[in-house]
Amino acid sequence: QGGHFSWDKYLKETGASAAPAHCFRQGATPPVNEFKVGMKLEAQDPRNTTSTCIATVVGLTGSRLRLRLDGSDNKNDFWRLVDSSEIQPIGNCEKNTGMLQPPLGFRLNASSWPMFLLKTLNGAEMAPARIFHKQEPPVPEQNSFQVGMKLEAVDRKNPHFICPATVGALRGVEVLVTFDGWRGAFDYYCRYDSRDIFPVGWCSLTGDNLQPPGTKAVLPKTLGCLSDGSEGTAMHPMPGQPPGQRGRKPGCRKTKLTRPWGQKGA
Ligand code: MLY
Repeated sequence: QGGHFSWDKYLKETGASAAPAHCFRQGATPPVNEFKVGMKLEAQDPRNTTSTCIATVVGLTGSRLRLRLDGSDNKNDFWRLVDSSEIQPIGNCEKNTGMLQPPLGFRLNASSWPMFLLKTLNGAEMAPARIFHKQEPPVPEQNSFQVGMKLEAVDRKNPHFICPATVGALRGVEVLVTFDGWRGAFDYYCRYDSRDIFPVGWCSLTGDNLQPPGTKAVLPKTLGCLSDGSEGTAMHPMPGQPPGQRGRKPGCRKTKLTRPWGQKGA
């Protein structure tokens, strides 16, 4: 769902240009995803990055895996590209004289970890080493992004989403990712070589579902129309209120948004 967002039309309409592929730390073609739901692997605990844990693939989208740490809950799933160095075949940690750790928030008593680990791995379907990618793409030499360039970016608050985005600012090796049609609540700074940002066209290559832009007109701050200071939610009318009348300052004109790049209402 989300309709048929077309970068082509959208770039023409916005008069913007796409950040060139060499800006990104991504492969020239997205990495092949041969993982299957249910496979187990080793992953760094995102909440405790010095720990290597057992994770299960609970979902797949394009070149990404949705992972859940064994012994954790289902509220802390995370996504990794299949060529991420943060995922490894089972056995890798011990081979490097490390020890597999319980995830942060392990739901059992810490003393039951060794037995839990044994049972978890017994008869498990382990992702075969050959489907892991040997290395991550090389780091581009420098930050070549420019303000205004378009890209596709993971919404870090909703990391299953990849969305159209614009470089909002530069700060040394960092890039401000702003989401098209959304007010600032989802913005974030990341390093230029972040694995969460992709060139325009990435999702159509991987088969990921690129979200359409939000429905908020992004106006310069001084022209902002919302008096409630709200950010981040699309301009959906509240039940019982006429569309578009919520919190508008008197005398502030409704911005008419047409979407020639293709999107049915959000
Ligand atoms: N229902 C959520 C989803 C927001 C997603 C924003 N991304 C796409 C930038 C909300 O409205 O807050």
